Amino acid sequence: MTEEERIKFEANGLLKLEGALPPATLASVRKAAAEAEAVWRADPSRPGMRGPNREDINAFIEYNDTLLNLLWYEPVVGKVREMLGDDLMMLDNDYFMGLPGKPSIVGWHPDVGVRGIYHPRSTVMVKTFTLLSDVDEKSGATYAIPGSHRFPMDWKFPKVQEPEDMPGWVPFSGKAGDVWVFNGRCYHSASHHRGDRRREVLIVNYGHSWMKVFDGYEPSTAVKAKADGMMKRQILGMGKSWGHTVPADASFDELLKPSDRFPGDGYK
Ligand SMILES: O=C(O)CCC(=O)C(=O)O
Repeated sequence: MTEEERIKFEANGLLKLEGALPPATLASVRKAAAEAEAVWRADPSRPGMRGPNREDINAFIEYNDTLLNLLWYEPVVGKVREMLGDDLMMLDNDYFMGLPGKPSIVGWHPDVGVRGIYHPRSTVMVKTFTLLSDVDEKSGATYAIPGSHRFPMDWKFPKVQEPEDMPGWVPFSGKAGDVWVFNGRCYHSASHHRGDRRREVLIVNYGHSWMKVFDGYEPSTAVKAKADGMMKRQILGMGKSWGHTVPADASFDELLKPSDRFPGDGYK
């Protein structure tokens, strides 16, 4: 992260990475997402949510390599490593398709509720929201309260009727190709979709390698077979649950490749 990004993330628990997917990358990710969607629609037994207000494809990394590679896309996930620590691991991943004209189905909440941790000083989960469509505050953007990751454990938020009634929120709005990254303890909500275009967002939730990949998101054997570097194995939950973090001096790119430098990484 740059110093500006570090300060913004520490202060707000939120960071917008504008243009994190350059046009050619965005085009290939959009194509890969459309291919995944076609496969998902053709087979109703594939996991996800099928409306009526939102459609989700669970575990999009299972559909093709372009989507899988987003899990360790360095311009974004290199920063997630700095936010969470060297032991980052994927917890879940979904492709959200927010349907125009439909109300929010998720109210205000934090994602992080792990017991035994003093949360105001901890970073337990970091989520990335990769926008595949332009999103504004009227078209179903997620709303979040900057700085709420540091609020005291017993903080009480007001109960509100509509998502927009909560004071202090900012929308995860932006152009296709922008990525929002946030500390999962930040209080956030889905919003009503009052626009006329589908909202398309790829969501990845990262935690620590001592956590468990969420039920239903455990990578398949076929996906695990593609993890040819230490960081890929760790991100896919194939690492040890104790006593190990990747070397802090190793660059993210180095950790993505097979390397003789890590013979005892414990992931073989
Ligand atoms: O943006 C949304 O639709 C809701 C996102 C959310 O609440 C979450 O990912 O936990």
